[in-house]
Amino acid sequence: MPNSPSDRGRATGEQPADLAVVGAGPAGLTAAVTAADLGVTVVLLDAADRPGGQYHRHAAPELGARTPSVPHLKRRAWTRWEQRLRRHRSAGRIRYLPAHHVWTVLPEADGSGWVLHAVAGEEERAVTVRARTLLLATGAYERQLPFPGWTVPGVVGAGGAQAMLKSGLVLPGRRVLVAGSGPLLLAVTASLAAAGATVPAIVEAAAYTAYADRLGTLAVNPGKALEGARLGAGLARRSVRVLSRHAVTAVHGTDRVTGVTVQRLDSAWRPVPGTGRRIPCDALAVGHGLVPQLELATALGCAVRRTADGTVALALDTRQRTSVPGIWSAGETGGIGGVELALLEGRLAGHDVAHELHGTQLPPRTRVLARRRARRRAFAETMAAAHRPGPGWVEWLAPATAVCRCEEVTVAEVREAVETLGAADSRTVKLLTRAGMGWCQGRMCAPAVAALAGREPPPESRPLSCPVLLGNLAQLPGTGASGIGDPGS
Ligand SMILES: Cc1cc2nc3c(=O)[nH]c(=O)nc-3n(C[C@H](O)[C@@H](O)[C@H](O)COP(=O)(O)OP(=O)(O)OC[C@H]3O[C@@H](n4cnc5c(N)ncnc54)[C@H](O)[C@@H]3O)c2cc1C
Repeated sequence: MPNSPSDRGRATGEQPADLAVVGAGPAGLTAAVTAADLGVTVVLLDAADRPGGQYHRHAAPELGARTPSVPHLKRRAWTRWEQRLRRHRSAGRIRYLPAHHVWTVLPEADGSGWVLHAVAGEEERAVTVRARTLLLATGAYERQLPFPGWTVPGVVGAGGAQAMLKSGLVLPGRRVLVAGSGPLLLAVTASLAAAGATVPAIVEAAAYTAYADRLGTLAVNPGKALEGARLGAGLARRSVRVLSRHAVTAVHGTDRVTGVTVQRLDSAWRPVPGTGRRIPCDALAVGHGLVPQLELATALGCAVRRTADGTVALALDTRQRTSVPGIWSAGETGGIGGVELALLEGRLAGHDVAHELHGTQLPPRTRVLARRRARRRAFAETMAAAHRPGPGWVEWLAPATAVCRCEEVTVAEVREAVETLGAADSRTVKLLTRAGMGWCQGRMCAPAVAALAGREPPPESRPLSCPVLLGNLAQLPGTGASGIGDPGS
């Protein structure tokens, strides 16, 4: 008996959808709904239980929260998108598959579309979905640069602290220092403070004055300038100190954080000797920006570009198309730019897919959306340039600092691989030390390993986007186990 929408799809031999969207965050949901409005049949898959992605993350249902713990700027507008999703589901235009993690996508053997392989639910049931076109809206994850003491209990990711608050309604501590780099630190501090934590300081490694060099981009994005001013005023009201061009270079405490040492940085992010000062706290929320999540796209051959903060994003045209025909993308996958940009790009992509599949006219509105998108992308590049890690950050590391936490590889071991054994890139360091071979497959340590090898982080190349059971792998074409596609393809 079929017991889920995905099972039903397989059991009835349902036709391929016009469009498969991976990710029901702001970009993916708006793309799916916009396309469905224009007559496109959509299957929308997301690893999470509810739509919303990172920005509109919901509290766990058993907590019974009526309103989000972190105020959402776009809450009312978001509720309307969710209502539209419900209407399309009832009308059969969108098949929504929550708790479905897509681990790989393959082209149909006859070139007619795409086959998505997912694992569903806690039991990791194998599910296969087919569609004529594909839209990847898989968002981003946090960039972590290691520092002495970052493995002490009480040190959490800045976005992770936000996620704890949004989904678990818990704070990482009572007195939480926020550190790292990037605009997310301001949002996280505002949420922590509003939820009752004391934030003694925000420690930002970059200099905010970098924005002053790009006044033109700020002038055409007045909303962003206002948002920055609003967050800044909120922090001043709560007496949060802002230490720009500073970094946490040591964590105190063994079983739990009791405080941190903060040091001034020079323009290359090198710690300035003699400037260390100790700040007591019982938790540290730290993050150095976000990294687009691209495994599915790069495995399919989509072209990438290097963004101004050194991360790798998808190369997209003005209609959200990747370099591979039949694949679109929207949101953080095209470069980190925030929720409003993700919403805009989702709509643009939805319109373009309908245009491509059904010849639907692109309404004049899409030109307005495209202009706004261009302005916001320019602002995103300004932010990325301002917060790009300086090369000197590696000087705040100690030999015993863990670089790869999964495989417990230290700075000394990576340096030995580079300086003594001659490794000149991350791949060779990985082969010599196992850095990046653990559970997270290098998502956490790749930027640090690359920097220690004197390189830019390489584009993501992971054949699977999450760990999968061997039984599920055996269903791929060529293994002869499932009858999916041509076993010889
Ligand atoms: C930890 C974290 C916290 C953040 N917190 C904030 C915040 O508080 N405020 C703010 O302004 N911005 C925040 N951001 C930035 C955030 O990325 C927003 O800009 C916005 O949510 C981007 O929308 P998106 O649709 O591009 O991606 P996301 O919102 O990240 O949505 C991506 C969706 O894709 C799904 N997905 C990914 N891979 C797969 C897969 N293989 N199979 C199935 N589903 C998949 C995910 O479950 C997710 O629902 C945060 C980012 C991170 C990483």
